[in-house]
Formats: sequence, structure tokens, C-alpha cells
Amino acid sequence: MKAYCVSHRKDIDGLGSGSLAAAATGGEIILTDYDDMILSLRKVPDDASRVVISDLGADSADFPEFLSELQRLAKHAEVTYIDHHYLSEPARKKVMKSGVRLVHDVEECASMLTYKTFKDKLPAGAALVALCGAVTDYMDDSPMGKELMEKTDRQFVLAEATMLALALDNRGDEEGYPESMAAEMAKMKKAHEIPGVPEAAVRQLQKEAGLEAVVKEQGRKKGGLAYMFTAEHSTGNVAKVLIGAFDVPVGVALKQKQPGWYEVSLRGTSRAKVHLGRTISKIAGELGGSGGGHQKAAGCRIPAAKAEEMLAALSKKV
Ligand SMILES: [Mn+2]
Repeated sequence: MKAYCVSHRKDIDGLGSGSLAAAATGGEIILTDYDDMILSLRKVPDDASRVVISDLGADSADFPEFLSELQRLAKHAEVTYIDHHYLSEPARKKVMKSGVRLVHDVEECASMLTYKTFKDKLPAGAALVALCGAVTDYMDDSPMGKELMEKTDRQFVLAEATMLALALDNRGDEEGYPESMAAEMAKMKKAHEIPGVPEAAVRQLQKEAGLEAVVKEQGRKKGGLAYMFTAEHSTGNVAKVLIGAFDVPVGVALKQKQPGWYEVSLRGTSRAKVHLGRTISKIAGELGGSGGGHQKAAGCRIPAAKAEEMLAALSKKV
């Protein structure tokens, strides 16, 4: 009988919520992304006793599969699904009926919701992990985020959170690196205490300082968006820099993850006219891929042959 904590691999809110869930339950951390979430859930054995799923954005083209995984796990395990991604009313009802406990609030990041859920079982230092998730998800202005931030030194939190995010951007592509970071965070290690993290953060700063010039040269504008094919780990950063470099409301960075497929990050400003997560979930689903995410930050996986079609469809909407 074992506990598992399945969470998002790509950012500190995902690592933070997964590590808080692991600290509270003693569970094994399994990290995944929107595009391989179902495969990862299938790895959780039938006889798991406790499962916590966090920060994964279920309301995508994959929802039926996601739901059937919840139903399978809930047969034997106590399952908690914690999320702040958009969840439609019908999807919410189905999740509630599946026998899992749903903790859902779009106003708080997943780390903060996980902290709230397991507060009594968490050691000192857990509030900082929750705040790091909030800062890096741009959600520290939330009711809980504000309350916790007021009890601590803001500069300290910002430095710790940013160091984690930069290190993950720098080394997140290395096999097992996000998992090793999450394991340290579950032990309540702060960014500056995790071996190698400060150094990776500085390397990432050096890299990002040169990114704008690269993006200006290799990026292209298409309607209301700018896009670029890249090999950078942090496609989210490339997407952000594209927005500034081309003065558009949406940036799209595409990276070949495995032959024949692109992993795509989308970022938007408040000028973007659509909810990027919902829009890309629909477009990617129709083109044989999958995707999801938030209003201004989303991701998808798409067959390489459909990339231009995806960009064309998206550029018409933004
Ligand atoms: Mn999140």
C-alpha cells in the first residue's frame, strides 16, 4: 500500500504542489506534463492507497481518459485532485461524482491549495514552498498568497522562488532533474540550500540575457502572434520574450521533443482576446494533439506536420 503524488513537471507551482503533497502523505512524486498526463496516471498502480493529483489541468481533450483514471484509482485509494486550471461545470460535476475529493479554486495556485489542504500535516517551511509556487505562477496577489506574504520577508521569498524557477529552466530537460528538485523541496530545502541550484540559476540568467537578440532574429510574426522554433528548455521564456520583441499579445514557442512532434508553449498578455488554455486545447485536439492551461499561459503537443495549421488557426483568434 503506497501513496503517489502526481504533479506538473514544467514549473515551480507543479513541483511545489507535488512536494507539499509528498511531504504530507509520504508519497512518491511522479511528475508529468499536459501532454503525457494520462500515461503518467496509468503508472499509478491499482493498489495505491493514497493518490494526490495536482496542478494538471484536467479540462482538455483528454478529459474522458483523465476521468476514467480518477475512477480507476478511487476504487482502492483515497484520491485528492487539487487544481486551479479552468474546469467547466459539467467536468467539475463528473470529477465530484468519480469518488475523488476535489480541491479547486482558480484564484489560488496549486501549491497554495495543496498547502491549505494538508496544512496540519506539513512541517515548518511549507509556507515558503507554497509562496514560491504562487510567485512563479504570478498568483501571489491571491487572498492566501497575500496573507502568507505579509507574514514574511517578500525579498527573501522572491529570491528563493526565482532561483528555483531559473534552475528548473536551466536544467529541467535533464532526465530526473525536476524529480530531484521536487524531492529536495519535499524535505523543505530552500533553493539556496539545494546543491547546484544557485549555480544553475546564474547560468540561466546569463542565457536569458542573450535571448532577446536570438528571438528577434529567429522569431516570426503572424497576425496577432509571434512564434519561433527553438531548442531551449524554457519554451515559456521564449514565448514571453517573443511578445516583447514583436510587440504582440501572444507568443508561441515550438520545440521538437520527439521525432514528429512539437511541444509548444503559449504566453499571452492582458491584450490577448482569448483564454489561451481553452483555445489551444480545442485547436490541438482537432489537429490530433492535446493541450491546455491557463488564460495567459498554456501548452500543447502537436504533430509536427500540423504546426503551421495550428499557428494559422491560433493567429486568427488572437
Ligand atoms: Mn500552476
